[in-house]
Amino acid sequence: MQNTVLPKIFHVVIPGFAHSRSFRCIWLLEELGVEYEVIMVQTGVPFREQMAPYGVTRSTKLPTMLFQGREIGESGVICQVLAEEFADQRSFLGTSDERLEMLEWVAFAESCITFLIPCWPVMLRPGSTVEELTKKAFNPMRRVIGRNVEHFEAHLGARGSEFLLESGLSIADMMCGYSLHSLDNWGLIDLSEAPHVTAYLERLRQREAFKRALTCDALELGTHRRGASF
Ligand SMILES: N[C@@H](CCC(=O)N[C@@H](CS)C(=O)NCC(=O)O)C(=O)O
Repeated sequence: MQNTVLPKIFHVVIPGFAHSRSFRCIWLLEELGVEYEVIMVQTGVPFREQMAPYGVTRSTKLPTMLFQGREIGESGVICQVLAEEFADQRSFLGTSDERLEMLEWVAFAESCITFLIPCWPVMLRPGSTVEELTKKAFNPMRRVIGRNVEHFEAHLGARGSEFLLESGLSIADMMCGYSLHSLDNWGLIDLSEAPHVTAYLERLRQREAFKRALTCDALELGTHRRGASF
């Protein structure tokens, strides 16, 4: 495998529609203020085939990161590895007392916010629409998703904190915030009775690092150097 100096993250964007889960890691890299490379790939061609020329040998999914000679998959794992590696710049891991809670949120973003998972096969199909996404992937899950939104609402209301962890912004927010942001963007969740989630999302979206991560939607296929020098 190619020895990488800067973290290299593969990403796909369907402009105006969706960012892959790599968004979570790119947002974190922007918050950390470190340099990195984003390699834009395209839908409709297996990710593995597109990542192989860069030295990826195992991973078939996004995000995949090449860093320090290793190939790392899973957005939660990548966020944790990056947060640990660059903890001297700023900690996004919460306090030691919050460790268990932080790990639970990171896993929760994928295991309980299951709604993004059935969405992808529909979204990745060329020409798919929000209507199709709603009918085929979202409607069967609507009540489950509603319960998950209530879970965030209750947590933020009871905690009274700006972010999921009391100590401040953490990788828990990159993981769960991306999912909530995507669903809200597609109009798939009803936040009319979730004022705390609404304010939370607004707080995340106002962050400069979040906005910079969103600009990946203007990138052409191939490698782009970003981060501190961008
Ligand atoms: N649990 C994984 C999920 C990764 C995943 O399913 N990524 C999607 C894009 S966001 C993907 O690569 N789909 C194509 C495929 O499953 O082959 C993570 O959080 O990284």
